Parts: sequence; structure tokens; C-alpha cells
Amino acid sequence: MIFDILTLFPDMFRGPFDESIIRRGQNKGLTEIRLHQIRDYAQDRHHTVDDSPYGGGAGMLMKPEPLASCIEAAKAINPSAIVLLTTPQGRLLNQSITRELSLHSGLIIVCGRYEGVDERIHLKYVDYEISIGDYVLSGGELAAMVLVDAVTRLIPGVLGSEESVQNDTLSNGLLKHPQYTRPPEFKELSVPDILLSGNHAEIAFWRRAQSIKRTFEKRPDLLKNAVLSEKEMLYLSSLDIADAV
Ligand code: 6GU
Repeated sequence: MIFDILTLFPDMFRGPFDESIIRRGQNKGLTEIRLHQIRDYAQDRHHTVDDSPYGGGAGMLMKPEPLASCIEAAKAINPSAIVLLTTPQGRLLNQSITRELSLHSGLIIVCGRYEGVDERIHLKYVDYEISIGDYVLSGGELAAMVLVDAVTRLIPGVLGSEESVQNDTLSNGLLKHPQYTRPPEFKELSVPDILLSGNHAEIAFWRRAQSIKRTFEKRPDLLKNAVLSEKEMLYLSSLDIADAV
């Protein structure tokens, strides 16, 4: 996977991209991340990248020419990539979108800034607009980092088998079950007996039930897309009833 990131603030990425899983993806040669300074593509002496909106109003927009030149340069070196724009108007990022994006061989991520981007950039160049939540960030850079992290961990081989993606929260549409490590008792709270039992079938059953219960309690909106067996559906409706009485 080759990421080309188009931004006015490339330095923002240096710390996060040099650590942990994102670093590992690059070290293993499974991902490559290239940062492009949009300002380098400005054509005037002052390297202007923004301008005021036609029709008036507050704030500045990213002007189209430098952005277009920068996107064209990225497409030239990453020809099979799709073009994403980070904007609060985009599709809300979730695990099924990250999974879909991870199947592409390249992603060109344009980081929106100011009050937005000239509409003709959306029309001519952008394949998908992505938002990471219903709140406003000062720019798309942090959203781009989130996107790169979430996609990188899905590239086969980036994670070791001990951190497999199958066990991730949300990989099956449910939240993760409670987890414990040593010691068996901590601040007067004990690890559930079942986890110390060594009975792997019982443990798997318990974990699955806990996942369902937790999702029901914390994120019931996720349950409509979760795939549950008939027995699990019964268990879920027993929670529902217990909750109602
Ligand atoms: Cl992608 N950009 C900005 N500026 N704000 C956001 C966002 C993106 N996602 C949520 N808020």
C-alpha cells in the first residue's frame, strides 16, 4: 500500500508516522508513506494556497490550482491510487470502510484546511470524502493520520499473528469482551474464574457472550449489523428483557 499525503503541514506527521504499527508497516516494506507539501505547487511568488470565497463570507478556501497540480503529481507516481479528501462533510469512517480502503494498492489523501476546498477539486479529482466524526478539527491532517493507522493495521503481514486483526474490537461488528492479565486479584477485584479454568471452549463461549452483552450496553447501534447465531439472538433478547424489567 502506498499512501501519498497532500498537506500544508507535513511536519505534523513525522512523530506519529515514525512510531509503532505505522513504522512497522514501512520497515517491513508493506507500506510506503510519501508526504507532499501543497505549497510547493503554488505558482506565484508568494506561494499562495488560499483565497476568499466568491460571493463573500468569512474564512478562506484552498484555491484550486496548487491543489490540482499536487494531486496530478501524486497520481503520476501512484497511478492506481484513489483520491480521498478529509472533510467533516465526508462519509463517517468505520471499520468496513477501512477494510474496503485497505484493498486498494494506493491511497492519495488530500488534507483539507481552512473553510474548505474549491468545489471544482471535489468534482474533478476526489473519489471519496472521509470524515472521522461529527466534530470539527482545524484541518484534515489528524484525520489522515487516523485513516493511515486504521488501514495500515489491516494490511496482511503488518501485525504479528499474536495481534491478529480477527480479534480486534469491531472486526466482527461487536465490541471486545473484558480482558484481564496477571495478577489474579487486584484492588480486591478478581479475574473471572472461567478465564483461569483452562477450558478453551467454555472461555470462547463466555467471551462471545460478553462481547454481545457489552455491545448491547455500550453501543446498541452496532447490533443491527452484527452477525449472530440463533442461540446468540436468544441470549440478546434475554438481555433485552432483563433490561426492560
Ligand atoms: Cl476529515 N476534517 C476536519 N477538518 N474536521 C473533521 C474531520 C475531518 N473529521 C471530523 N472532523
